[in-house]
Amino acid sequence: MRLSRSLLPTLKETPAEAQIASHRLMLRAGLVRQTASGIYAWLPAGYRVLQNIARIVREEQDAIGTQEMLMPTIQPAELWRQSGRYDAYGPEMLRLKDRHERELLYGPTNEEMITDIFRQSVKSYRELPQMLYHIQWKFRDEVRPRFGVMRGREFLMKDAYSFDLDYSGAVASYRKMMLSYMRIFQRMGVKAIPMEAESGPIGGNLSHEFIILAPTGESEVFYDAAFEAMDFSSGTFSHTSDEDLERFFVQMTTPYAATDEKHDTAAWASVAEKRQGRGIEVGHIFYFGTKYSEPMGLTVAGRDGSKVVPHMGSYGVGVSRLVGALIEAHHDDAGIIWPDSVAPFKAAILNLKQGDAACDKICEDLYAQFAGNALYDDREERAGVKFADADLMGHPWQIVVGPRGAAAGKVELKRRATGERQDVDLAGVLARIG
Ligand code: P5A
Repeated sequence: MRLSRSLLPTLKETPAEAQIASHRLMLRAGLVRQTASGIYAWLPAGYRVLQNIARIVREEQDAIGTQEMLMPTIQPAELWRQSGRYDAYGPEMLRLKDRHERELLYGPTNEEMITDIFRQSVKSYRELPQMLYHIQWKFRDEVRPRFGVMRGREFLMKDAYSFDLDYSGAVASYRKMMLSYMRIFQRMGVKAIPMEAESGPIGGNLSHEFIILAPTGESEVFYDAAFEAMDFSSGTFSHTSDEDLERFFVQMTTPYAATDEKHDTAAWASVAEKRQGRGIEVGHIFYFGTKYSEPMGLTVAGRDGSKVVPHMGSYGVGVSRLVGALIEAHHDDAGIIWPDSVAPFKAAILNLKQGDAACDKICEDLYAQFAGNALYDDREERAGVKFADADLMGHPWQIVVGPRGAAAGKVELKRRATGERQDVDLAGVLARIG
């Protein structure tokens, strides 16, 4: 993108309504604009980050055999009456009526809808197990929407659903998901800690929240230092046998974590080094057995011909919340420091002398080489403004093109995360950045 012709409205001043760093920085870096309380428009650079996060989630969910689909945002109230949640859900649910006075709602989650779709077409044990997901907007009329996209009313969620024949199958699906989540967050450059959780309005008796560590996080967490050393890189765990999976699962959940230090002192006794930090919930997974399949009449024919009620789980990632959460984990006084995997652009090209034939030529050539993955600051602005905006927007690399370097065939590369600078030959820029 050429900055001179982009809707990338950076702000020098700190917006008064923003209480936390990520909200301030998202507004200042021109990523989002609020259109109503807790509802945001994603501007081009912000939308690129959102898409990058969604892509990582998608790749890791596909890798464990979860099928992508897309369910609508609007749901019939009737489905929620069948599960018994329509009245129970309360004022957080946005209820609508169409022109025929039919009751609808803007989905806060999709357990009912997927159960309905599944019961219409899956009839036999031979078709199980299955896992499905979609990445779709949700609406929850939160009492106090705050912190920008971190607690919005409309927000983007990845929600997956598993169907198994029995408890042990459902637990295997749950564990697969847990590992997939650890990989997802690791790829985004953050440490996630799975923590036993209350299941709340989703229900069930087995549930974990995924908390990423950020000094400015909402809740205090206590955890085993062993979490910091764990590696969940893609490939390490894929194509493993059930036995391997079991071993890794035990390794992953043995370390202890809690939001309450006194939670279970006996468990803490086995922990070599206890750490304390702050965190943000970016994912939440649930095993709830037959809570929806039973009342909604989902059954399949079992091996012996009897009717079996499938055991289900649901698995959520806060895709839009992650944009804010990642900024909480990665920023400094000057602005955002995007992890490479989610950055809106790999690099910013800063032309320090717009209109100078040599500088313009070098910038245009570089810009073409990046094939859309660079932001070219081609504005008629002072160098100081360009440096400050590039730091604010947090591109992993800055390529600084000035007349002196241009004459020598060199540009300056700055790595945003470390502040390290080096002069490189023009021909070597792409190789250096990769
Ligand atoms: C799991 C998937 C569920 O809704 N049903 C389908 C289950 N879980 S959850 O914990 O309620 O939400 C999952 C994740 O969504 C994010 N989230 C939000 N993000 C922004 N604004 C909100 N108001 C909001 N509410 C939930 C969180 O990351 C949560 O972990």
